[in-house]
Amino acid sequence: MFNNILTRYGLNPEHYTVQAFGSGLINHTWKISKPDGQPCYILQKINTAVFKEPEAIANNITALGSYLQQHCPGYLFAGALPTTAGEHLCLNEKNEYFRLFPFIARSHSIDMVFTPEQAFEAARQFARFTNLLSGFDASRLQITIPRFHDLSLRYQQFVSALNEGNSFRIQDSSGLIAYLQEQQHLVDSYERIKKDPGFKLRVIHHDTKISNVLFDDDHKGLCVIDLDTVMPGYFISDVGDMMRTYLSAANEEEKEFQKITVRDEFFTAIARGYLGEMQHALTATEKQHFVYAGQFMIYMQALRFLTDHLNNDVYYGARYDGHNFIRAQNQAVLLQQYTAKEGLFNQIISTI
Ligand code: GN1
Ligand code: MG
Repeated sequence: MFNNILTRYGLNPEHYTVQAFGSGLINHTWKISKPDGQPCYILQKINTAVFKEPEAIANNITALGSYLQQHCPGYLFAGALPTTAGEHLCLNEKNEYFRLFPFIARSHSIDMVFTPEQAFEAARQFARFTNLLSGFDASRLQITIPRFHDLSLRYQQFVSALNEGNSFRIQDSSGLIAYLQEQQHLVDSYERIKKDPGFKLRVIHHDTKISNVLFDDDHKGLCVIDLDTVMPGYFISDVGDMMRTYLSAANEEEKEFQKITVRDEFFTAIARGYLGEMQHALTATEKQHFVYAGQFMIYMQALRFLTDHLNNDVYYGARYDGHNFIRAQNQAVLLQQYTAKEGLFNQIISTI
């Protein structure tokens, strides 16, 4: 399956082994290694049901890469490699899009956040990315997924699923549906943010889970990767998704909800890491919404998982019956636990 693609990059398939890699829900990823196990490349197939214009991704990455090369030449930028014909995307006979990235030597990624230092390093890297690109006109970026983090759209999609989705599933989810409806004030806050000139549109990564950060051998952050969703956006997307995915000791797949926790020292680490780079760039209004960021993203993900469950798992897929229902409940528990600490977290922010 991969031979033709590797050949297009001038690689002899006989000299490499290909292994599935990573845990993303959307794109498929493989590690290309030498027979002795030395990793050399990362190959990725773009999910075109989600990214309908793969060219837009390639254009964005090229534009960001050349800006960074010019203005911050020391930044390690993880752009895709060209094929021997000079294309940044490789289209195969089945109309599938692939791209190949160099494997960055002496770097590694992790799948779970175990220490506050890891949360700090990651937050610093996502903030650094936005900050280094503060002079880049975000409106030059093409929209790779329209209204991706628009909470109002996610709520509307949830309402549509309640009207048109699987009626058995709707009935069985009534408790969770009611809870998410009660949190609609979070959508109202987002509507206010969109109108508030104190909120800046910036170059935002939009997928800040820990596996999208590269670390060096000393466990220091090197750079961020997976730039497909880099688009103009609000800082609450990146900070919020870090809270969603770093604060709890158990992740979104956890079925034993009592294992979901909100760890205060990890919140402090995210805040210190992010604000250390972005403190002066953020407006006072933005900073006042630092804690809201977590609610915004956890709530959005709960809505997205439940909407998908009610729509028979068409977006995320399901590895077992009710998978997205479990994920949605998991995120709702996380939202409750996070919200219970709102006061404490605001206090922490005021001291940074
Ligand atoms: C998807 O594929 P992955 O895991 O990077 C999704 C994110 C969700 C995440 C939930 C394009 O990301 O928005 O937060 O699943 N990406 C897209 O695990 O929908
Ligand atoms: Mg991703």
